[in-house]
Amino acid sequence: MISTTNTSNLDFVNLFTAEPQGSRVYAEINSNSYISFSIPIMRNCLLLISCLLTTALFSQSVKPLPPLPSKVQLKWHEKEFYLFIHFGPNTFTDKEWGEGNEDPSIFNPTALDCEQWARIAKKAGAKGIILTAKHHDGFCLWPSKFSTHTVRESKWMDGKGDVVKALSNACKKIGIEMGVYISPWDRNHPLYGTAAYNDIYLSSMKELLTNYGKYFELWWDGANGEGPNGKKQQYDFHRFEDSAFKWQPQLVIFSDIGPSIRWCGNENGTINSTNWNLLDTAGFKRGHGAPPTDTLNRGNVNGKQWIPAEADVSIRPGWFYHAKEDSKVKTPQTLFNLYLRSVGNGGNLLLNVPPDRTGRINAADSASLMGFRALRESAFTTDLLKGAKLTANTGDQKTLANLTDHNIQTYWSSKQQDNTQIVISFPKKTELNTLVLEEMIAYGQRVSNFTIETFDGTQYQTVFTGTTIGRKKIASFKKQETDKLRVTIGGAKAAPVLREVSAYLISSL
Ligand code: FUL
Ligand code: CA
Repeated sequence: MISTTNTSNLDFVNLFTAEPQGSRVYAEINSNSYISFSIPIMRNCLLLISCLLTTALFSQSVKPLPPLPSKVQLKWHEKEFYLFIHFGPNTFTDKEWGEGNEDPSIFNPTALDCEQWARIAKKAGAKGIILTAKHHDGFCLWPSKFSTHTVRESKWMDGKGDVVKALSNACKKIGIEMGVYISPWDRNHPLYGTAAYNDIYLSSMKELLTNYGKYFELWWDGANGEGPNGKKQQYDFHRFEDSAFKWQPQLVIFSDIGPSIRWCGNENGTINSTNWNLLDTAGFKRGHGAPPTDTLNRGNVNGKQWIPAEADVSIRPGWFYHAKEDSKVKTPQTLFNLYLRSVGNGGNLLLNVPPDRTGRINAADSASLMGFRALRESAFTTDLLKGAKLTANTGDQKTLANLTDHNIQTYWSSKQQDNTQIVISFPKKTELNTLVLEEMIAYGQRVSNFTIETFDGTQYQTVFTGTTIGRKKIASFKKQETDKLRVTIGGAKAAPVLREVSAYLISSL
């Protein structure tokens, strides 16, 4: 009989570590999981075992290096880029932070079209949309029973509308994921600043999380000012977290310090070139008690929790739409540069695109988004490593091909912690200015420094010196013409495990 114990998210079989124990043989699936065979049956299963052994030759023994990402976090890592939508009374008052005493009737988009938002997001290659269901002014874009400051009190659709519902339907129809921003700070709610507000916040979150389908992300802003009665709130974040995960276990929760993903410490959309997906949160709080912004931007090399960085930034100077900023929409090139400094440093990019007073995304923003997509496509379509030969000073040479198969499930592992060298030989002299490296982060983040050198016919010249790699490092350098390139991983927390390497000549650098 074959039985598995303690299954986990890493599904490879490693029979090299199989050990006889009593009348059973245990084969490791990973550090926590084993397949066990009883001896008599094992005798009858020699054929099966030899098949498994053959399979094992092509897999590798990798010991995960904790902390590890959860399955949900791993899925989030692959999203790379998604949109933020700031929309509400501020759109109609030209403010960035409403006071909470705005007349709700001012919220009156003339041609709200959430399908247009979802279509544009999808065409831009964004994987989702996060909506400000409630911003600091307390106005709810859905008719919450726990507030009197909502779309129900507005003129829009005679108070019968629901923006959350409209967007959720649009996302389902267009095939894109959705997330919600629910500001803990509420400048309208009369109970804000009292213990009862925590119940109100939780009840309104329940409405959002149990009535509109699944979200991929819940966004908690760190701003915490006074409410209408001048008091600040002591938030019951533990209760909020537990309940949110109970209602939607597939969620990632964003805040300054997680629990699932962290703020990157600025609102410029950039993550440090040294970026650990790890963070120590003990003793820190959201908002004023958060770790220093530089720590959030880099993570902690030996952090105890896996809490990766998300870079949020607006396509315009403000988060909400202001007609006077129509000429200040970021260009495709600026967005591409931000992509290199966020996704290219191993994090995700959350790009805000605020709809105007009609309730549609302005043409200037949409055009820029399409240009941004075109730049990404032209940059990363032609992988110059096609036909290249890889060799390494360590590890299994055969599985090096896993690095260039464009399959993120297959990987190659070094056998040594330091000084792993991979030499890439091109079939002919090739012009390139970018190398993309990806770690197999399911096994933990390891690499702490690396260099890229190109061969000039006589010797190697260093063209890039880097620190962390993480999920993705887009390493760009001055254009080189070469037929040989060397990547040296000088130091790592454990033997490096990479899943992909690719090379490009990007004209828009
Ligand atoms: C900030 C908020 O105060 C801004 O209004 C905006 O929502 C931004 C994304 O987060 O901290
Ligand atoms: Ca691969």
